[in-house]
Amino acid sequence: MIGIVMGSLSDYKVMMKAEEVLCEFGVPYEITIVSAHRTPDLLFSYADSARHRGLKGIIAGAGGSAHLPGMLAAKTPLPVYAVPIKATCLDGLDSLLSIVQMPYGVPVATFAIDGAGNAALFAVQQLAVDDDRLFKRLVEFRLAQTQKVLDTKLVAAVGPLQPC
Ligand code: RP5
Repeated sequence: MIGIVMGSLSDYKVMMKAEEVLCEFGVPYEITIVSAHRTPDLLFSYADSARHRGLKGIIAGAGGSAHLPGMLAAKTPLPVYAVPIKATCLDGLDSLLSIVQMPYGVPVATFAIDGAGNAALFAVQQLAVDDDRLFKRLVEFRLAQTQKVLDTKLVAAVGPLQPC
């Protein structure tokens, strides 16, 4: 249902969070290495066949001169959720700026540097628009994270707070 692609195996340490989120929500996915620069023909065939293979969106992570998400979006109107990856001396800012400034007509939803988890959550949210089961699981996920914050015992971690 969702394709996860990344420019290199070295991106997997970041992109595995997207895999984890899709697993948690029971969303079927495929995961593939596709490089805009090293395997441009594979990028084209991947994007051309994506819809026929049943994909409803593509989460694309890339570092450096990160053309993968934009080129996928150029080749298919499926939603592309981009994850800029911290992979070079420029700490991911290079990837972010490469990805985020898409020209009008070819949008890419760009997430935080190394933000694969939120990219996957957003993909799940879009699938949930037409899926009551997924929507319910998202509501439960939000409630659980709220409860986790409320249950955090700050006193145990830093000692009792002093009145001002
Ligand atoms: C990009 O270049 C990849 O997405 C990766 O983040 C970066 C470095 O790739 P490797 O040299 O580690 O294969 O294309």
